[in-house]
Amino acid sequence: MIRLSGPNAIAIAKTVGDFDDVEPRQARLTKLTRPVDRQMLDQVLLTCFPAPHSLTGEDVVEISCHGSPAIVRSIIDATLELGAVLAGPGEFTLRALSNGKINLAQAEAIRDLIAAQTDAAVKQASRQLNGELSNALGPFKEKLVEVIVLLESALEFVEEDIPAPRANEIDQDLATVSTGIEKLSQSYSAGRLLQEGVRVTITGRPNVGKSSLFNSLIQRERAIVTDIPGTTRDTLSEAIDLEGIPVILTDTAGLRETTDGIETLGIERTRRAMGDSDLVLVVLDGSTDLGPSDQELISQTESARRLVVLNKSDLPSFKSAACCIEELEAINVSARTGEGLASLRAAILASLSRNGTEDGSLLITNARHYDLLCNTQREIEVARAALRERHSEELVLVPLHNALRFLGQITGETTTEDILSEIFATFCIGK
Ligand SMILES: Nc1nc2c(ncn2[C@@H]2O[C@H](COP(=O)(O)OP(=O)(O)O)[C@@H](O)[C@H]2O)c(=O)[nH]1
Ligand SMILES: [Mg+2]
Repeated sequence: MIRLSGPNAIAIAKTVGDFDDVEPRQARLTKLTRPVDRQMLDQVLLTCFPAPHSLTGEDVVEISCHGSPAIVRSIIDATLELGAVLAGPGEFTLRALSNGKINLAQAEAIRDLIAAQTDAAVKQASRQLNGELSNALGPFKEKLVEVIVLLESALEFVEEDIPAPRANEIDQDLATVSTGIEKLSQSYSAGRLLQEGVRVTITGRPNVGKSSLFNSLIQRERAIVTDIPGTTRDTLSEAIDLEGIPVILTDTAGLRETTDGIETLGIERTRRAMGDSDLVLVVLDGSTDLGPSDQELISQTESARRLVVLNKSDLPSFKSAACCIEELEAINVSARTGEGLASLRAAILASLSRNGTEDGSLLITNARHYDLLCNTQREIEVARAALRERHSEELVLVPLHNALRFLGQITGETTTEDILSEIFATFCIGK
């Protein structure tokens, strides 16, 4: 679909299309021709949305054409010849924002919706697009404004200080706002997982069954499995959906001393993948005794977020975790039979999302929002401290104004041009 927005959009559409009258928001079947030589470009469905009842609030034309890149290109070229210019990343959304069609948090939700990788992520982005975040912040803002007005008028009209009981009430109000904001910001640990996904890397010495485990978890024969140690040379990544959380799972080359040049490079990549990941699965072969390289890996990953997985539980020689590695919690699995995989998935989820991703609640999924909420809460606490120490109203008011400004930046009421252009630079073209 090709979208035109702006005061000349409909005039351009009439020139390339074969129609004169505009029926607002009615799709029409029409032929498009190139103005210079009247060459036919495509037969399309074209819809005009006269301002202000459109996505951007300007005149908008949407052209649904046949999907070949050559056709799309020729239609775009024809409109460019008539004075249209290519939209920058997120430009339609930015115009919708400047024309008051949506607020900033909603604009960001559009981007998140496009980037969403799982149903749960889609659900959160849609909630934000529906204005739920702005609605959740509304009462906090109102309370802050109320307190600010009260203090400002005390400053203006009353000579003596606010009486202690009144100050107490104000402190209680601010405490309520502070707690509410804290609760919202704490949902970021779960929300971030939904939006950004998590990286889980499988590591271990050669032949313990890393690639087999990788294949079982992604439910596809993606990685090559053989009994020849050193088969996996390069890292291999696949996305899976673990109860709504997008997980990028990476299989790696087994860690061992080797003189093989390619394998050495692969092992370097393994170490890099381990460093970059949110969780490491340390795979051990439970059917054999642990070697020094297993021990080394166990101690190396001690400080990382990791799960120890004891594979090949189907073999008679399998020794479960308790007897082969003392004081180390391990999950027994068999990549071959699938035994224990459900527990492994549950353990991965549990170690990633301590707060869970309860379906009912709105989650903060955006780092910018999270930072602003933390800043807001910090300022409120500064104000409360000033209030408790009976400082002058001015010293209470400054942090409160800051807090209100930070909250306003989430929905874009008080966002500077710089921040706006930074946000819209992360959009894709045509949105
Ligand atoms: N019995 C048994 N064999 C396994 C299991 N997982 C892997 N293997 C075998 O162990 C060998 C090495 O597996 P592979 O996945 O390539 O190990 P990697 O080198 O760690 O990637 C292969 O012959 C697999 O068939 C398992 O759970 N049970
Ligand atoms: Mg392998």
